[in-house]
Amino acid sequence: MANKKTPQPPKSPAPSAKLPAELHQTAEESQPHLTTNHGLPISDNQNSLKAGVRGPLLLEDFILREKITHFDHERIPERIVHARGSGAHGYFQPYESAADITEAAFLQDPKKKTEVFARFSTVAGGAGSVDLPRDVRGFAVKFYTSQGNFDLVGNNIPVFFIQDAMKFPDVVHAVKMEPDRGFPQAASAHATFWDFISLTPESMHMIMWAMSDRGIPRSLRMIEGFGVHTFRFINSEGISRFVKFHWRPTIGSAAVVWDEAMKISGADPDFHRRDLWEAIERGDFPEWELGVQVIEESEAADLDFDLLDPTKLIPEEIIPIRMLGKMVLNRNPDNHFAETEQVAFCPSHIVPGIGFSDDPLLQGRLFSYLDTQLLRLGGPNFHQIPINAPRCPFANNQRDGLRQMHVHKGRVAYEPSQISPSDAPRECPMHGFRTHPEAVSGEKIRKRSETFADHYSQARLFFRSMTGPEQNHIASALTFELAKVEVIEIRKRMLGHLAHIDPVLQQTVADALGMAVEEALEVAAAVPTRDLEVSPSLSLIGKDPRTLKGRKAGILITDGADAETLAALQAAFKKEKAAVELIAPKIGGATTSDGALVPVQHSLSGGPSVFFDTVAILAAEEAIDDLVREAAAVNWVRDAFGHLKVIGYTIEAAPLLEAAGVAHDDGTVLIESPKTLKSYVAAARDGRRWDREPSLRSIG
Ligand code: HDD
Repeated sequence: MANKKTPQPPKSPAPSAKLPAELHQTAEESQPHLTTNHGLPISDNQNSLKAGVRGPLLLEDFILREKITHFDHERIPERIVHARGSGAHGYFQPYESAADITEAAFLQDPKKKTEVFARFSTVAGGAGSVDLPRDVRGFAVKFYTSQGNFDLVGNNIPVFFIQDAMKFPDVVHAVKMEPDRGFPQAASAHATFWDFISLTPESMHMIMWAMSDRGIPRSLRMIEGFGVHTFRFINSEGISRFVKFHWRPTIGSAAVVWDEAMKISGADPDFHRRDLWEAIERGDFPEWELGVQVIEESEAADLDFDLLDPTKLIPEEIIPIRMLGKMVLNRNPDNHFAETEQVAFCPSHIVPGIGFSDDPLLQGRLFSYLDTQLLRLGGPNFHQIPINAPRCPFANNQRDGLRQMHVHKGRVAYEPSQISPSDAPRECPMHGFRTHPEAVSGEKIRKRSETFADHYSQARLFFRSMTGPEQNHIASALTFELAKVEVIEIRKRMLGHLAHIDPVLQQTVADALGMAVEEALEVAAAVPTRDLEVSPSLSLIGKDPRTLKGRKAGILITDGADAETLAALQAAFKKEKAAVELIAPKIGGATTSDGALVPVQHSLSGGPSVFFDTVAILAAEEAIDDLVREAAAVNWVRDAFGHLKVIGYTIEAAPLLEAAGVAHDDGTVLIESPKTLKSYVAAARDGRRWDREPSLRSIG
């Protein structure tokens, strides 16, 4: 019992939904004048302290030293993977109670919104690398639930390169820039990556995904997300089921084409980050549904692969996704470093009602993320950084340590204790997190389970589930990447793997590389490839929602362009919930037929057509000759056509299409009346003209 006479150690400071004021204090809020970090008003922020106006600097200048020291320390170690990321705040709201399958508090009440922070990332490149290399995208979400933070740290691809965490440093070292030369940055198209991959058959399924259109998404707002591993849901009766997590963007998924990706990387290295930021700023909030595939423990053995193997998926056609609720991202970060950089995700951040499986990759991750945050964020108190702090009260007897922000009071930092107050925090057998009891037995052993041995059947399943254009893109991507691998043996070994996945794919890639299939190195398959039922839900083109919602139209206008047509087009796109940007030869704008000076977002060279999902050209007769002479204008149209976009144009703009070598098809629409304007918008809604592709591009 607490002794009333002794000074009472107060309950551990329990930061609540509102973080302590001092954590949020900013210079602007607290002080009209500049001060040092210790509050000393600064009289001159332009000049250092010198011995005479032309003399040397004085060591005494503590103000200069504080400012420069802080600057010198502005960077923290970047993430070893997923260094380049873009984040946003929002909320998650369930559609209905999921109490039948989980007791997770944030999945019980359809009226209750749970705050979230999401961070999307590329994997291989550094923090300052481009947004559109061919790469996997990280999809990490922190749910600030009433029972603590739940981190769902997934990717936009439902399987992984490796089956055991032991191999993670190897696959990452192989893909990152080569250690002697420091390049290539943010690219898998180099020898070390394919060296490792060609010797790692378990990566073949993931390789098919990474080489597919999934590796070059149109927008972060359009990526699907996956928890990858098998997790558990546990309900209040203690019944455990296996689950696979899925995120589905409500505006559908789309990708860019590879030539476009390469050009975007130059024209706007921040393409995805900007797109996410701007969409949120204009109120076009990205949304994803969160769902789970639920597998009864008793049914796990009936699946034709091992649920613990992270290189396998369960086709939706076999186990449909039960949608649980929706995430809406509605607020950009206030500060990229404080939030997007310092956010610390850990798969071990779990809540009651959710549990782990014995997937050996997941088990390794449970260690790795905490370890990395300790280094990255400088010690064990990173949970006190505002973006990481739970929004529910938290209290324990952990104390001190580097970067301790809390002033813990009282004598007692342990339990049990007689002198701590009776209401001091205690363990909670009723509502606390309990690990689902699972019988475990076996020899201590370093060995891969034989049930993990089939490395090709699902790679084949994925390839065969793609539409024709998607299959061609995979062949092209493999060819592009392998062409960058100067070690011929590696190309040959990859051809050996492709033989197990699909002989036609093998032949296509061999042809495109200028090799014969006979040159393929024979790769032994531990288990022969099986023909699994194709899964149409894996194809992006196959489930293209044919919408302009969340897409962006670019309208190129010249002086004298018809004002009415421009207004009608803008209105039509608005109705489709598409964003519109205007481009003119000069950034000063264009004077349309009604004499109005219309402001534009881009000049021709600064706003290439790769930025847009569909383009229209509204030119005046007197301006067209100049445009036809302008390489940026000709390339603008040539690229739009080459990237399979629907192009609308007025008759005066026709010479520009001709100069760009446009071969007219039903994706090039002449706008001459309100009716044809409507036809153009309808064609644009249908998306890219995939049928145009074979005439424009060969594989490779
Ligand atoms: Fe990882 C970051 C996703 C396997 C070790 N990982 C990281 C991020 C994502 C993933 C989205 C970035 C989070 C953020 O935005 O801050 N990682 C995955 C997925 C995997 C996976 C879906 C397999 C299914 N990762 C994996 C393994 C290990 C790691 C097997 C180590 C054993 N991952 C890390 C890390 C990172 C990381 C080194 C770097 C920065 C960080 O954690 O916070 O610890």
